[in-house]
Amino acid sequence: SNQEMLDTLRDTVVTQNINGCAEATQAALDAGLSAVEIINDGLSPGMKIVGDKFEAAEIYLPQIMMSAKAMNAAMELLLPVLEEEKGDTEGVGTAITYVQEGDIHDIGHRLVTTMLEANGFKIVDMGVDVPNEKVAETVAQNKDKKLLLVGSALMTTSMLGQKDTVAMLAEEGLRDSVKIMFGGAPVSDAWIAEIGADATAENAADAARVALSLM
Ligand code: HCB
Repeated sequence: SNQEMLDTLRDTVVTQNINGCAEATQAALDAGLSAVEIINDGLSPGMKIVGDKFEAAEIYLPQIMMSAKAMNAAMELLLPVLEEEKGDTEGVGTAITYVQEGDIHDIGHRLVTTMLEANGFKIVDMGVDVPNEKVAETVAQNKDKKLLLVGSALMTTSMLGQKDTVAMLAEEGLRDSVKIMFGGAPVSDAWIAEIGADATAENAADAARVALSLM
């Protein structure tokens, strides 16, 4: 059943089964599950379990890295599928996507970036570990476009840099040229309100919905 397939996807991430994860992903695609379901209901719950186990000191960094590899093996199959699912919403705006300085967690960032592209956004992907100066510079270069800034932070430490991003854009007179959406596990609605950003989202599918509603 579909639920069994989703459970298998989750378990292959948790057990660091790289080949098994790619195989289970292909099997789920062949059975007609959507890329979004596979990610949100299969792989991501697996990553959540991995994070919880790490926090409880039940597993260590090498295991997390193998789980991330398993997830990446699945993403190699899923990213082209997500891109194919592109709608006819071309021209909704330009999204500058990045991961905050000091942070190299890029799995969620890549998922969100791909989902935005699939929903008609033109993408400027700045990658990981991006200093705020570079963010402000890129916003300035694109300020005449319908613009959305999409930042990710997976650590409570790197998340603090999001506050500086908003402050720097305000100082440089750029805050009104851009909508700002921040996400990543530690980001909450309260944080978004505190730092004066515009929105957050739970997952990549939600991020696309929120992004469209902001434009
Ligand atoms: Co990493 N790590 N890690 N890690 N890691 C976390 C993030 C911890 C929470 C684990 C823990 O302690 N429980 C923790 C951070 C603690 C804190 O907050 N201070 C942590 C730590 C401490 C570290 C290191 C410091 C470990 C060390 O070296 N001692 C180190 C940091 C390196 C650095 O960045 N400077 C490190 C390294 C790693 C890797 C390399 C082993 C690996 C990353 C591989 C990679 O990304 N290429 C890794 C991983 C995989 C994780 C966990 C287990 C999973 C993260 C993940 O990929 N989740 C994570 C535990 C956790 O998050 N609970 C752990 C799956 C994706 C799909 O979810 O949340 O990233 P996501 O994105 C979602 C969602 O947030 C939303 O949509 C996405 C898609 O659904 N979203 C947005 C994301 N961005 C958005 C932007 C928007 O605008 C809107 C929505």
